[in-house]
Amino acid sequence: MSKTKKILSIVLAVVMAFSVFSICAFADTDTATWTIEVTNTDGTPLGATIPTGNKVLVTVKLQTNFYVGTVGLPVVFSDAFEYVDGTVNQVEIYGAGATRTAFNDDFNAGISGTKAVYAVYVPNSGAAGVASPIYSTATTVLSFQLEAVSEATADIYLPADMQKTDTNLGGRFYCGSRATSDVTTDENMTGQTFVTTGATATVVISNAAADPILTGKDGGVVYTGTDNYVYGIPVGADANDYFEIQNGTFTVSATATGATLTVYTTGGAEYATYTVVIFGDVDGDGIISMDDYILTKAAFQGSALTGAALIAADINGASIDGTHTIDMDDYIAIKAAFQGSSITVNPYI
Ligand SMILES: [Ca+2]
Ligand SMILES: [Ca+2]
Repeated sequence: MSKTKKILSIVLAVVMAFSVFSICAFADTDTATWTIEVTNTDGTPLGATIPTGNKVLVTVKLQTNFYVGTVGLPVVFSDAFEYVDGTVNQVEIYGAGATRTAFNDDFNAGISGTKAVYAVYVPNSGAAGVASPIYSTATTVLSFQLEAVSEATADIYLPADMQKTDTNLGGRFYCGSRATSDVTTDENMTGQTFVTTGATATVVISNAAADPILTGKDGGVVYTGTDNYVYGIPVGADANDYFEIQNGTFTVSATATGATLTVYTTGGAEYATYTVVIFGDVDGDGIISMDDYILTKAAFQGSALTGAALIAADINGASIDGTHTIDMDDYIAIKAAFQGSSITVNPYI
C-alpha cells in the first residue's frame, strides 16, 4: 500500500466515523453546487479540439452558502486521458494545517471506459479555533492535470450516481454542511441536493497532431526564413533556457554559433532545424576570443564569412535577413568583449 493510499485509508476512516453520527442527527436539505472547468494548463480556453499529448487543467469548484464540512470528491474521466503525476492541488478548505487531505490518483469508480481520481477533505477538529468556512462564491477546491492520450470525445465529470444519500450510504461523492462554524459539531452529509450543472466537461481529442510551435523566451528569438536561425542567447548560457515549445520537443547541440536547434513533433519526428547564432562567436566554439577577432578583422579586409558566422560577426547589423557588412566597429566590439566588456546578445533591438 502506498503512502498516499495509507493516508487516504486513515482519512476515509475518519470520514466514516463522521458519517455515522450525522445520519442520526440531521435531515438537512442544503444544496451543494459543483462545477468543473477544463482549460489549457496556463488557464487559457481550450480550442475546439486538442491533440493527443496535450495536457489540460481540470479545476473543480464548490459553491454553497453553508458551513463546509467533510468533502469527498470523485472525479471521473474518459480513459482517453491519464492523470499527470504530481499535479494535484487540494485547497486547504479550513486553512493551512486545519485541513486533512488525501488524494487517490488511481481511484476505481467502477465505470467502464473511465479512470478517476478521488480527493477527500476532513476538518482537523482537534485544531483549536478552526472555523468551518462558508462558501458563497465559486471557490476552487481541487485542480489537477490530465494528458490526452488517445482520440476521443472525452468527458470529465462528477458522478451524480455516486452521491452519498440516505439510500446510498456508500456513495463517495459528498459535501458536509454544518449548522455553525464549529468544526467539532455534527454535520449533515446525506440529505443534500447536489447540483452539478456544469459538472461535466467534454473535450474533443484529435489524433491529428498539431504542428510544433517554437517560441523564444527571456530574450531568445526564433527567426524562420529561407534559413532558420535562433539567437538572443548570452555567451555561456544554456540555450535550452531561451526557448519553449508547444506540441513537440526540441534539442540544442550547443550554445555556439553554427550549432543546431532541432524541433521534433510529439510523435518524435524531426520537424525543423535552426542554426544558433551567438553574436561575437564567429568560429563557433561557444566563447568570444582572439580567434573571433582575427576572423572578423580578416573579413573586413576581404576574406569571406558566410551563413551563421557572418551574422555572428556583424555586431552592428540592422536585421538578421538584411545584408551583413563587416566593418571596423564589428571587430572592435569583439576585441572589447574578450578583453572584458559585454557584447550585445541581440543587435536588432
Ligand atoms: Ca569563438
Ligand atoms: Ca557590421
